[in-house]
Amino acid sequence: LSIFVILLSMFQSCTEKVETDLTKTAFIPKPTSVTATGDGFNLNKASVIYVQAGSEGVLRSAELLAEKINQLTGELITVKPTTTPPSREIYISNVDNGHLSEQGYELNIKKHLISIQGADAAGCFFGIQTLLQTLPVEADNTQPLYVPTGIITDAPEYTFRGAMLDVSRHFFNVEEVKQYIDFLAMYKMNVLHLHLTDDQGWRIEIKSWPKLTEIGGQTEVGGGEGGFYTQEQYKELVQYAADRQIMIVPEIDMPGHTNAALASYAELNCDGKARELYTGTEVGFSTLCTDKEITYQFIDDVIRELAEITPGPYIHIGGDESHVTAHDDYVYFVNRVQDIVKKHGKKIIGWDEIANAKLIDDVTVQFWADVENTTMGVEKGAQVLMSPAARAYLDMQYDSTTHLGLHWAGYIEVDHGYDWNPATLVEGITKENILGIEAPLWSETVTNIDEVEYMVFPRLPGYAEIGWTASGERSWDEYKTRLAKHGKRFEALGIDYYKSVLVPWE
Ligand code: TNX
Repeated sequence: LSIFVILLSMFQSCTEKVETDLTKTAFIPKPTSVTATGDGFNLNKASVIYVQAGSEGVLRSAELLAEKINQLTGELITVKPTTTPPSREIYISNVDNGHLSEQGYELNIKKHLISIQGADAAGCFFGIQTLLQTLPVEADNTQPLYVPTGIITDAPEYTFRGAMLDVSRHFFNVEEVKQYIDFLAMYKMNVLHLHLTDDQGWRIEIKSWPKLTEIGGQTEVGGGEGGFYTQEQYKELVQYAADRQIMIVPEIDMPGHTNAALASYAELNCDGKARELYTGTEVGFSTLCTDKEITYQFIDDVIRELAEITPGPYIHIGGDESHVTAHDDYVYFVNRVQDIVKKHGKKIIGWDEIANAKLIDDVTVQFWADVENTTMGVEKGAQVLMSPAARAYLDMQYDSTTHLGLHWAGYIEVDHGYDWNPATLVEGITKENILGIEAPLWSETVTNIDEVEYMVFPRLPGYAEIGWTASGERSWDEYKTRLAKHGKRFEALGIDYYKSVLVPWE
């Protein structure tokens, strides 16, 4: 009998269930190449994360990796800068040896060494996100944890991969925005566009115009109490995002969508009378007074203060749905605002309507609905940010039974949101014209983070993949089987997601 027990235990240790095939991991976004070598790296409490000395950004990424491992296993793993590459443990470096393209990385998992080599700090962070997806959703320190060995080389198709959060229609506080940032980071998205102002609320402190937030920040759709970010809080968000290789693009929407400002300062109105605060969901009824000089002083102050606390290169000037601004006034206004933004050292993004203006160098037109505007923008030399409402709007309902959201641009089931190519969607707009993609979440109907989660998941990983993975490497039928494996991840993170019947959830 004892011989039998010994044989049995030998047999068990040979067949010990260690997932050693790296190609079986459901990576989202799908990497450029994954090769499995069939072994396992044992991750345990003695593991160390070494970081090539000298890069603050990479060190911060390594600390975040250690935090994630700690949350998963309960083990505290050491992070150490080093000047000599180690031969064991985990090593993260961003020495650019020229074979990796921007934001790319190579993740090489061997039996005793995991190395992540990034083209830059962003590449290192993205390599870490890939490594995290090889780990189980749940673990504890009673079972050994193995990372399947192999090599992944990877780089994004588009360098700009974003999502928008409308914090004006409903206000989301600093903690909620950080959660949104975490969602983007998991899927290697690298831009958070904050829609900071609209008819229903002004959400960013402007020290030279304090009533914007004292009055204009105090409500939201439905009449709730609203809120705003102090400049200190905004900087905290900028830093939190930067630690995760995400740039914040702040939007001041104008000349329309400005009722909150018009309610705060009477002098911004052509008739000199302050508007009432607005808590409904109509669009297109408000406008700044385009022929008053005070309007441009106001914008100069706002852009100057915002530019000072925004390290990223872009400021978004809105420009959509200015239905009560005369066409010529609109063009004159957008021309002047572009010069103001340029003077403060930032590049311009605006909704596709801004293509009606002159367009200075380096402008990006965000395509949301109007092909003619967008094409005109390209003819005027602009780049395009792809946010087609009928495909990429996170506030569109999944189907007619969805209890949140709108459907003016149609329903967007998970397959419909995934199955399109930014470079061929609009005739005449090709890869060369495209800066990247962005999925906006408007918040007329979305009031808290649980509701945000329901609209964003599971569509967000799809937009991340459209931005990251070459379209020839993508198909819905294959993608849905990977997405299916992420349901457990969403659950482990407490994410309230839409369980589409089109996805074979595991
Ligand atoms: C249109 S998209 C708008 C927003 C609304 C959104 C709702 C765009 C540039 N303007 O003001 O919130 O529809 O889906």
